[in-house]
Amino acid sequence: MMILYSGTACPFSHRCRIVLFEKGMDFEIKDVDLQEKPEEIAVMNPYNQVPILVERDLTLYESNIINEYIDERFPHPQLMPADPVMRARTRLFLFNIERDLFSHLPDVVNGSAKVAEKARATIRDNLTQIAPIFAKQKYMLGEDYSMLDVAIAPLLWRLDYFGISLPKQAAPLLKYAERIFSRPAFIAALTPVEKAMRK
Ligand SMILES: N[C@@H](CCC(=O)N[C@@H](CS)C(=O)NCC(=O)O)C(=O)O
Repeated sequence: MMILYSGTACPFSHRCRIVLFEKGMDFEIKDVDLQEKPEEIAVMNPYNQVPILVERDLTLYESNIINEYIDERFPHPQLMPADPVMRARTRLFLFNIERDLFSHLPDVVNGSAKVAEKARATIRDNLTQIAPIFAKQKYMLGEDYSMLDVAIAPLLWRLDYFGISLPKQAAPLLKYAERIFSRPAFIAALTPVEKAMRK
């Protein structure tokens, strides 16, 4: 059985919980207290971070790497596209999501007021830029929910919590976010701490 070591407020762990619940197989989630991290975390992950996935003798870390493995082990519903060109494009977009959005989160959380404000503005501008896509299509890749929607969802869920407000022209993105938030697997994957992040 797969075991996920997960932070209850961690957006990266959130991604992996979403995929586990989408697949509907047996798994165990172990909540890790990041204030008092057990020593075993550093043993399993040299970067001393969650999420970590353990299955028999396989130990994985990095949310997107974990998610691709779960998707290949349990192919239904398939979250990575089957076509090699679309898979490659999806991996590139996953990289863009890390680089343009998630890499700024540490500054939002731990930066000085000035640094945090700059990081919020960068995330806001990058989200506003992709917003028009969702006036034309349901999900990031078109009509089908995919790994890209999973990857961005934890940030969309935390926008208010992180103090990121979007301009009017980003309305299609907020509608898209509500579409993701209404999925049963998304709801099931939320921890009590995450539920409290949005009113
Ligand atoms: N790139 C990693 C980021 C993981 C990450 O930043 N995890 C944070 C919690 S959200 C963590 O474990 N930080 C260690 C700590 O707080 O001590 C991923 O995608 O899994």
